[in-house]
Amino acid sequence: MKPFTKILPQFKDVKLVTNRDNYEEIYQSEQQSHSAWLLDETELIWEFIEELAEADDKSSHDKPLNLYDFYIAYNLKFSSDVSLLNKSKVLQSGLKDFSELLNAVIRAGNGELNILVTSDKLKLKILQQFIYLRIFLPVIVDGQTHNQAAGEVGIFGTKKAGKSALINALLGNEYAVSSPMLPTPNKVTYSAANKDAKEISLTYKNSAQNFHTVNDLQKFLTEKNSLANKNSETLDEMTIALPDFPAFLNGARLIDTPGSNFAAGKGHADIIQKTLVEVPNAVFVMNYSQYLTQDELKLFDEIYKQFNNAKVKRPILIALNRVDEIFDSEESKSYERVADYIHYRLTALGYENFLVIGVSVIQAVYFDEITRLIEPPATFFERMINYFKKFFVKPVPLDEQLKKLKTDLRGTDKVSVVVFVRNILTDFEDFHSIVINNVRDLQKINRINYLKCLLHNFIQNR
Ligand SMILES: Nc1nc2c(ncn2[C@@H]2O[C@H](COP(=O)(O)OP(=O)(O)OP(=O)(O)O)[C@@H](O)[C@H]2O)c(=O)[nH]1
Ligand SMILES: [Mg+2]
Repeated sequence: MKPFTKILPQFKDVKLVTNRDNYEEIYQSEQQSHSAWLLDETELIWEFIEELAEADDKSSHDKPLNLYDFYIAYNLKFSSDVSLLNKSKVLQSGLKDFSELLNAVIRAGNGELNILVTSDKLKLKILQQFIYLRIFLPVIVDGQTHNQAAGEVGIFGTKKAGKSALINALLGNEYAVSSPMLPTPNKVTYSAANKDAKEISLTYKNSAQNFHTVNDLQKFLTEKNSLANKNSETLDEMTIALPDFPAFLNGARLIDTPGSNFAAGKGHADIIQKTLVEVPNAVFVMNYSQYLTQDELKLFDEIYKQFNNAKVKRPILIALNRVDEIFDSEESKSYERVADYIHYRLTALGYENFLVIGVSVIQAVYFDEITRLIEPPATFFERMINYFKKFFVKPVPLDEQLKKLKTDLRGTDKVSVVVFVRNILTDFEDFHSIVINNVRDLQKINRINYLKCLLHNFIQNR
């Protein structure tokens, strides 16, 4: 998978916050050029952003500081060697802190950059800063070779966190049943089908059956899940082999699990525990707007014990889901404020070795859906024609295409997908001044891509 360095408009320079109280200086500076701000490690980003928001309220400026687009991270001091590489050529070594690293990255431009460090701990710390700044660059620990062999990734979370939706977002199609009503009643493993397989195949209770379309599979799963839900039961585990399995997973299997705090009881907890000991990689899905509930904390602790103990040390990826709700909420005008707050809370409780990354799973699923509707999968020949058409036919702007889709789909449940995507695009225009005119450019604002890159870089074998 090609690492990408550009998702949202990039800052042009790097500035240190030297005086935390100087709102006016920051405000003026931001008006002149969009910068990456770095805060001393002894401070707290989430607190600082809250202060900026308060200062904004008190200030006499007509236009507030755009906290949606305020890029901030910690200026980590490096006590061991950190280098910036272009492919495998060293561009700069002996970098002494994060600001030096960032300046070197900006100077290097858009090459195939990566960062070389000497410890796993520093790798995670640097990656977390990149996530805050919405850049993705691979960070490699010197001497470690990435294990490309297939492992498993368990997706865990409390009920309705968006686990099944995340499975769909990662797999690029709506295989899993994701719904406000129906809970997932079992462990479901999604794997790559054999090379020559054309159909989706599902193994359940030792027998296999094939499905011609994703819809057929959804129908079957919905029926099974509804029945289990009606009887408050769990189901036996299922394995689903997909011919269309995404390459970034390196063949690793994705495992959907039930919600940990489901009222129906112990069955769910048993499935989660059993899966936790089996999988070498975990993604913990949390709700962005709830700031770490007791149920979430309890489950995180269970995951942590499996992944960080005397025998194993494996990083846990925390997907802070539903960041699309940011635009509805007055107080959380910044992804980084919430992500850093969760990071701070967990660190204060003694946890380490995890990354927090804000995502909107539903956005990712709907972007995929819209892309399929506007640009259905094409044969090689059709793709060639489309390629040449581009030179002669004026492209229709995405919003026009969406308006037409809405009319065409009237009366079907797909209309809500179009409405959702149009709202998101309006939000991006209003809050980030980003206008997306081409359906392919939806991927530029799709934060799930960070998670895909991280998974690509983290997946390990047992
Ligand atoms: N707004 C918003 N809604 C989301 C997002 N992700 C999931 N949802 C919604 O949340 C509901 C629950 O999603 P699921 O994927 O079924 O959640 P789950 O964690 O698998 O739920 P259980 O299997 O019951 O534990 C669905 O209605 C989703 O559409 C998101 O990023 N934003
Ligand atoms: Mg589910």
